[in-house]
This record gives sequence, structure tokens and C-alpha cells, in this order.
Amino acid sequence: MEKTFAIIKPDAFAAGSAGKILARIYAEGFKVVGLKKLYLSKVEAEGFYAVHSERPFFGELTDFMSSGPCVVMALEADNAISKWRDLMGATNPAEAADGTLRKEFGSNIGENATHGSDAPETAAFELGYFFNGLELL
Ligand code: FUP
Repeated sequence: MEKTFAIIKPDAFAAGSAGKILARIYAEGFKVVGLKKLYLSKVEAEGFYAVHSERPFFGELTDFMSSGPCVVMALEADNAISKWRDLMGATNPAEAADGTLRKEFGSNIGENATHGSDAPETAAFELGYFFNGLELL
């Protein structure tokens, strides 16, 4: 079993889509081992996305991620990292396949409803950024 880190981003949470997204997560066979609602500060969003700090969209991205509450989750499944990224779909909702979460709930490349770790190293960093060991029992 592998763990990955996922976010229901502020756009999807504000739209009232958190319940539908969680229902899909369970329907696809993930185990939810950690879950909490947070309202990130700008500094907390910058720390999370530090890997993108030199990218032109960093300011916009961290403004958006600190613009309202979100839901952070630790998901467990066989091949959870790629399984969750497949369920999310392409970064840009306009390019995401039918049936994916970003296609259904995303608006544009910035406001794209969900986040998921892209590799084991990023999953370890991101899970540790938001959850301590006791919270994932
Ligand atoms: P992903 O792994 O699919 O979330 O995509 P990236 O790691 O490439 O990008 C992280 C986030 O930055 C995206 F979810 C949305 C945002 N982003 C932009 O706002 N503009 C871009 O051109 C690319 C990404």
C-alpha cells in the first residue's frame, strides 16, 4: 500500500464540491487515512509550493491557495500516487479527460479543484508538511 497527499482546493471547497469529490475518492477504492479542513496563510501556501517559487505563476498560485478554506488528505491505495493523479486528470481542466475530477470541478489551469503529489519524494514531503504520525494512524 502506498500513501499520497491530496488537496480539495479553495475553488472546489467554496463551490460545495468537497462531498462529491470525497464520494469519488471512496468509490475509486482509496482509504482516507488523514483528513482536515484548513485555511492556509500566504506563508503556509508558499512553503508548500516552495518547489515552484521561481515560476511566473507562484504569486497567483499562493494567493489562490490562501484565498479560502481547503481540505487536505492522506490517501492510501495500491499505487496511490499515480491512481490519484489519474483520477484528478490533466493540470489544465480544459485538457483533462472526461470523468476526471479536474474536468468536472476545475475552472482553469490555476483554479483546478484538486492537488496530488507527483512522486514518492514529494508525497513524503507533502504528507509531512500537513500531518504528523499520530494523525495518520
Ligand atoms: P500538477 O502537478 O498537475 O498540480 O501541476 P504542476 O505541479 O505543474 O503545477 C502546480 C499548480 O500550479 C497547478 F495545480 C496549478 C498551478 N499552475 C498555474 O497556475 N499555471 C501554470 O501554468 C501551471 C501550474
